[in-house]
Amino acid sequence: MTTKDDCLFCKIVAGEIPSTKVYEDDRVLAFKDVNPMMPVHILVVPKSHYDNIADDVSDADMLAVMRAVGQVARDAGISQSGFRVVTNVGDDACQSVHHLHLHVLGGQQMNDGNPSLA
Ligand code: DGP
Repeated sequence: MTTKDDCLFCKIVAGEIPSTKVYEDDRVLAFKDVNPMMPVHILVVPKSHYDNIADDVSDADMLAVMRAVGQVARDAGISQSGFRVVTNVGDDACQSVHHLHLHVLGGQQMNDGNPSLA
């Protein structure tokens, strides 16, 4: 597992900063977003540090993250009603935490284009 000293989500993965964990396996941690924009707002992150999805993410970590998204959605009870998966990359997308994370958003009807994570 690669880590970065100054990375918030690396610290959450390491347990140095508390989070409300909803899923964990060898490669992935998922926890509730501290500032939820929807009734269900979960962040799915690889335990290894990658800056974003355009980083050189290993096949194993990419697969694990995507599989975890489905598991998290099923566990949260939103896989039938529907949900949205968003990942922000870089300044134009207003990425604020520079550790790859997928937002899993659901639990209520969305209008097209909502929620805006900009
Ligand atoms: P983004 O803008 O895509 O980089 O989203 C970062 C998300 O991380 C944002 O929705 C708020 C969330 N967040 C920031 N700090 C913390 C924290 O300390 N704990 C948790 N659970 N979420 C955090």
